[in-house]
Amino acid sequence: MTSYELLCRDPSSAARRGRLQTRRGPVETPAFMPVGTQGTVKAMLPETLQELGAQILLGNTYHLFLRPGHERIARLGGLHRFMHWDGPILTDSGGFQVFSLGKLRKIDEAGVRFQSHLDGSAQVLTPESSIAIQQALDSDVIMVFDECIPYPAERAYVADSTARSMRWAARCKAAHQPDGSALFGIVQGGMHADLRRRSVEELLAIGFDGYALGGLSVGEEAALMYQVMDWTLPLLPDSQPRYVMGVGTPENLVEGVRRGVDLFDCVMPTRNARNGVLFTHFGRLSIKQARYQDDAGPIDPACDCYVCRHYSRAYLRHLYQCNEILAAMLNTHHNLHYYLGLMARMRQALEQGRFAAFCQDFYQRRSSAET
Ligand code: PRF
Ligand code: ZN
Repeated sequence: MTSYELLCRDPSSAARRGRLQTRRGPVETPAFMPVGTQGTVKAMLPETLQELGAQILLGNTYHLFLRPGHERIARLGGLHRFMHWDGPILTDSGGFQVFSLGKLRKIDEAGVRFQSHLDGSAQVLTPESSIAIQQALDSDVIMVFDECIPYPAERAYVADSTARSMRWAARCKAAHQPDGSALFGIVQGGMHADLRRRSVEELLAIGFDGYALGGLSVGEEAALMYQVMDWTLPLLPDSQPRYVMGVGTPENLVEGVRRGVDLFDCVMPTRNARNGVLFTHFGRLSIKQARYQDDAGPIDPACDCYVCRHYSRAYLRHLYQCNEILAAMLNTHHNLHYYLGLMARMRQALEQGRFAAFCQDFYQRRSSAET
């Protein structure tokens, strides 16, 4: 029921323009997925996300399992109805959040035991339970349960962890009940070319509807992240979608697309917005700075979003300083407009055969920084 259609390729790079067909509608790729961890993209209405061009959201197994519980969400008609978003939802498996948020984690072949970050209660996630939770949520794109390996790590640990994640991937595939949802595998292997290759081979042998690169954006240099993409992406079938998890900055998106990535998610535009960090065509700006207190201009003179059309930097700085709820709303709106707009411009450049020129212009505007 889920399929990927390759629409066109960039002649000068591995970039591609495609369409992911899900049971809840199409996703034009390359695409960015706003993060809706707790069944909401913080500070945004679903209707506004749609207006901004979001076609798919990311939800989190870990959070929704602990609160309010996947069974409750299932009884209430599934995650889409619960949060009033009827487009596709991709859910992460918990295989990242349990390592970043869970306490006293104990990992073994069966799965992970941990203490809830909410109340300290003892909890377990296994490959089978992660898939069952994601299916109870009625996720459209389900991710396998994996371990996101920290960086740096001993090679022996990376090898053992990756081998276990690949055994878990096979268990996820066996546990996934056909319901029209897609199941994506996650490549691990740390920063080692041979371990990444082996991970790809093992996932391909199991067979998934799409393939994600996990274990990136864990503190490594950008150049190393691009190196891992360069080793790994060419090994993946180009008839299937590729997703880089938890990435990243606007530069990371452009460099990922150039290398053939179709899907991205990251908390950066939403979380940074709440911390007063705004993305512009000229780079980032921090709205809390005193230099903006009398600035009547918009966040980004090259932006035509609702916020830039109606509000000044001075007003946004004031809202931020007062800790007003509207600060989070307006800042998030602008940042998501920027991220989703960047993806739309890349898709259009790919269709028009001018992706190389797009990249040149992207970097040029940022180096001629004004803010
Ligand atoms: N695995 C899963 N989710 C993730 C990651 C991963 O490796 C990352 C990597 N930074 C982000 N989200 N399951
Ligand atoms: Zn704007």
